[in-house]
Amino acid sequence: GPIHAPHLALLGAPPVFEAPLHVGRPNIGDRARFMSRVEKILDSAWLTNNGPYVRDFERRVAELAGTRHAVAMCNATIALEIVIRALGMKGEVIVPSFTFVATAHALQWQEIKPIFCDVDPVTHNLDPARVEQLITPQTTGIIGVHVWGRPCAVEALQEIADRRGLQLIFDAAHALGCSHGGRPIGSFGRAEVFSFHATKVCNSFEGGMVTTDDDELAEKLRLMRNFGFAGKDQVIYLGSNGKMSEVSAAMGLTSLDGFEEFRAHNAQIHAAYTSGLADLPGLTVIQYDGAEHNNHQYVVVEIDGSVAPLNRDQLVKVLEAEGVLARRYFYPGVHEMEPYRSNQPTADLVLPETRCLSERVMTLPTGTAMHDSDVRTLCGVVHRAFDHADEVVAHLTAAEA
Ligand code: T4K
Repeated sequence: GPIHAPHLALLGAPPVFEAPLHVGRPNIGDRARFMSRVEKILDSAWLTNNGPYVRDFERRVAELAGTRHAVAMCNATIALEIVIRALGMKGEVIVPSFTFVATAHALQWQEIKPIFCDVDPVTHNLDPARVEQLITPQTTGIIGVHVWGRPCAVEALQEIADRRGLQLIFDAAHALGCSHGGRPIGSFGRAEVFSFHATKVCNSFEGGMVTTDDDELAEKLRLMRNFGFAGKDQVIYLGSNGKMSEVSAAMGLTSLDGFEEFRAHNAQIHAAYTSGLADLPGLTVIQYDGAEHNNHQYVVVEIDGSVAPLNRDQLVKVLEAEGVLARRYFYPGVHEMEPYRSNQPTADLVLPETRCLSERVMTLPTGTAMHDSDVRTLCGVVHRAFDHADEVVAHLTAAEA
């Protein structure tokens, strides 16, 4: 009867959170510092086109990544497009399908065919053995994605690229401040691309950054992001407009000033989720290698619906009713999105791990907007939902009918 009704919003109780909790709530950082930088921009009347804040921001990111160069761009998607073009990739390029759609779009936008490769279910990253099987005479490159900031199998991919004469770059959108073998992400492959989108650990509202040790490539990227101008009136390349504005760089710098604080906060939140969600059957909180650096920006939960009493999608609905907007990153696999689904209708057959993973994962809110008490409340919801899984499933089944 009603006395025993579990306290879950999905089943009629009031939601535990009044205001929704978002995944990807931006870390704002020191407002006063940002505002004073904005004042300086207005005073100087230098708003964009390789301004002083952009150059500062580039120096700071190059330092973090341990590279000779960092080239700022308006976002990571355009940055990927420009690197891909600068390296002369064409034909086919091998990418994971378990990624944000931008990785593939950056290729398809310039009529390069992304060839979707399956991932290692443990690391969530490209499986090098499968990469090798997908190489054809049309293949010109490989793009690895360091998903959740966990490094790709960098050495194995580099060995394949060298032996088969392919370009190798990394989409490091998630991986600012992360490491592989103790070496910062940023200097692997020909180049790596970071994102400073609002939802990233450090943000510049919108922003991207290419890091590389290759002097010639860096020079080419700088030309290409500025219409190919090599000086006033002198265009020597096909270029685009990939420039970052000064106000974005001011935010990026302010964000980097707060990075260690954001990272520490995230690590604490991640630990709170890990203990709060321990001992739930079929549910795992993805862990980060303690021997490496990670920014802990992603709290990723994997739910094996054959063991857990609720599957991922059912749990997402439970949380949504409580005001927790958990996200299904990454679902579906990019190969199931358009135009890839139509262009490559049989891709699904060779991507069993991607399919399985994309049906199991969800990411939970973290960042400076989240507090330990919120995590405890949220974990309490998950426990109640698992304890009352029968009622939850019955409710959802009735709602669907
Ligand atoms: N490669 C990888 C592996 C990536 O993950 C990404 C981007 C890229 C490349 C491309 O980088 P950029 O070109 O964006 O620099 C979001 C982000 O827009 C995207 O940057 C990110 N990955 C992706 C994983 O997530 P959506 O479409 O899911 O975003 P949206 O609008 O649903 O926002 C996510 C959540 O964040 C919402 O619950 C609300 C909250 N939010 C968002 C914004 C923008 C805020 O609270 N405040 C905000 O200002 O893609």
